[in-house]
Order: sequence, then structure tokens, then C-alpha cells
Amino acid sequence: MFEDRYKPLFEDTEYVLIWNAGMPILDPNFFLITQFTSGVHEGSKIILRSDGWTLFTSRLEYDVARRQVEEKGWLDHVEIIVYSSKKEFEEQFKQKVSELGIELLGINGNLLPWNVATDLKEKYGIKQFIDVAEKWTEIRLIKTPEEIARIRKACEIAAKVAEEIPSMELNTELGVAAQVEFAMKMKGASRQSFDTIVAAGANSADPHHGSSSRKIKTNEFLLIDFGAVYENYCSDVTRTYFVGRSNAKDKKMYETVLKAQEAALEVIQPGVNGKEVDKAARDVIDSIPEFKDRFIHGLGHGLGLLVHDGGGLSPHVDLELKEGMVLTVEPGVYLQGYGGVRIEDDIVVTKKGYELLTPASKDELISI
Ligand SMILES: [Mn+2]
Repeated sequence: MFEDRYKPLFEDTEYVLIWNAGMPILDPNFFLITQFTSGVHEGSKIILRSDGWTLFTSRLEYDVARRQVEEKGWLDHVEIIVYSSKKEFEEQFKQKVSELGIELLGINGNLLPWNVATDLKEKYGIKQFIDVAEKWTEIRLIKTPEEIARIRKACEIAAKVAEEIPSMELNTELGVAAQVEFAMKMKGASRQSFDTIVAAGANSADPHHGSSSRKIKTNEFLLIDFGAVYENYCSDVTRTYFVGRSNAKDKKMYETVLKAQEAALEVIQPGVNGKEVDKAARDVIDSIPEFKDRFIHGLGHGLGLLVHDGGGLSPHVDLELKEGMVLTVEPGVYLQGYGGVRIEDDIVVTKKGYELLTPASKDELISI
């Protein structure tokens, strides 16, 4: 057994397939299993067993794959098969499937392309699939210390960039997004976790606003939601600033959201349900009549290889918190036509509570 963590995958099948199609359909579980930090690995596939795995890789990425397997000392349980054409891959894959006698195959139903599923049955003789997508998600919910170290670094990068935002040039939403992304790369991020959201003025009332060429004006909110990727692991931070001088209502929005976040953080510990954490924040916001029902999304989500890595803190998600889970905590208040405030931090659940991974300033509505 190369890692007990993967045991649940093999409850009903001996073999599990990981299939990277082309970009953007790369299976995050490929990077979970390999822990590769270099290479794109388009077109790579893995047949996973409980005691090891076979990797199919193209000539293009063979060296980078082999080097990383070797560095980890995994050559005892990892077999690498290299192919230089689609035809060659098909022959090798067919041979492997028949050599192992695979009839029942675990797949990731969330990501396996339909045409591949058809080929697996028609070309390779797989008789039956079993969808292990949920099991993968559950496995990824609890992070290993190595994964937490990578997430911690991704969070550190984002937290440092947050401190630089007040001194950035306030030109357009996209202009600020570019500066944030530049700053993250300068600090070691390989890319952003998602397209940076910079939402000025009334745009900040849309939680997933698409940054545009709109100019940033004075006397309006500036909400910035961004994240860094470090060695494939994501961070996700939001800070809301005020351009110019905020009024009493703006300050009240900010203070309410901050209090909601504090209330949520206070209840985080193993054994608590995510619904209770969401409720702690939601109660604070809903207690202010003008903000009632204006917190229009869940409080948080799992974070890891994906920016939404399964699980969540939400009235609609039943999740018992456990040590090693990494989650965002991001209450918000959104007033259509006016503006919105969101404060988002990342935490890891510890034995007795939580550890804040994104210690960026937030104690008051900063004027920039
Ligand atoms: Mn988020």
C-alpha cells in the first residue's frame, strides 16, 4: 500500500483511472497522486491500484515526469510508459488493460469526457464503470502536512500582496487586477487561482463580477478577490477598500461583515458542522435590518488543488469539520445599485480550533 489515504477508492474496484484530456480538462487528482509541480501533463493518464500506479505520458513530458517520480523515490511503485503518438498510446493502453484484466474501472465522473468513456467500452473492452468522483473529493478534503505547507505558502503570497494593494495605481478594474497578478508572480506564485475580481462601486454588489475596463472613481468601494497558486495549491483572499471618504453606511457595512467573520471564526473547531459556522456569520448580518438577506452566498468553501475543492460552510452543505480541512471564511453584504463588502480569509482546522493562513490587514475599512 503506497498510501492509506487512497484506500476508499478501492472499496468496490481494483483499478481507478485518472485521465487528463487537453487543457482545461486536467484532473486535479492527477496532481494529488503525482504531487508533480512541474509540467502541464496534458494527455497524461494514470491507472491507479491500491499498491501503485502506471503513468502514461507523452514523449514531450516524459523527462519531467520521470525526474519527479525519481526524486521522490517512487520508482518502486510507479511504472512509467511513454508514447509518441495517439496510436501508440492506444496500443499501450489496450495492452495494459488486457494484461491487468480490467473489466470494472473506477472513473472520475465529473471529468471523464464522454467520447473517452465510449472508447473505454468499445475500444478497450471495459465492461463497467464505477464513479469514484465523490470519494476523490472526500479524500482531498483533509489535507496532508505537505499539502498544508504548499497552501500556507500560497496564502502568504496573497496576504503580502493584499498589503500592497493600497499603494497600487487605481486606474481601471483590469489595471488593478493586472497589478495584483503581477505582484503575486513576483512573490513566487505560478499563476492566479482564478481570474482576479476587481469590482469598483456598484459592481462590488455582484460577488462574481468580471473585471472590466471601467475606471475607478472616488467615493466608492473597491472589492478585490484574488488568489495565488503555489506548487498547484490555491489561496483565495478578498479585501474591500474605500476610494476616498466612506460614509456611515459604508463603515457600518464593513463593520458588520467583519463582525460576522469574527463570529464564524470563533466557532470553528473539529466536530462542528459547517452549517453552524455559516449561521454564526449569517445571524450577525441578518440582525441588521438594512442588511438582512443581503448575504447571498455560502460562508466558505474548501480550498486546495482547486479553488473550490469540495466541502463548504453553507446552510446547504452538511460537513463536519475535521482537523486538516482548509476552508475560506468569506461573509459579505451586497446592496444592488450601491455596492458590496466581502472579507475573505483562509483557515486550516486544527486540533482545537483553526489557524489563520492569510494574516492581511482588515481591522477597519481602509481608505485608499
Ligand atoms: Mn472564495
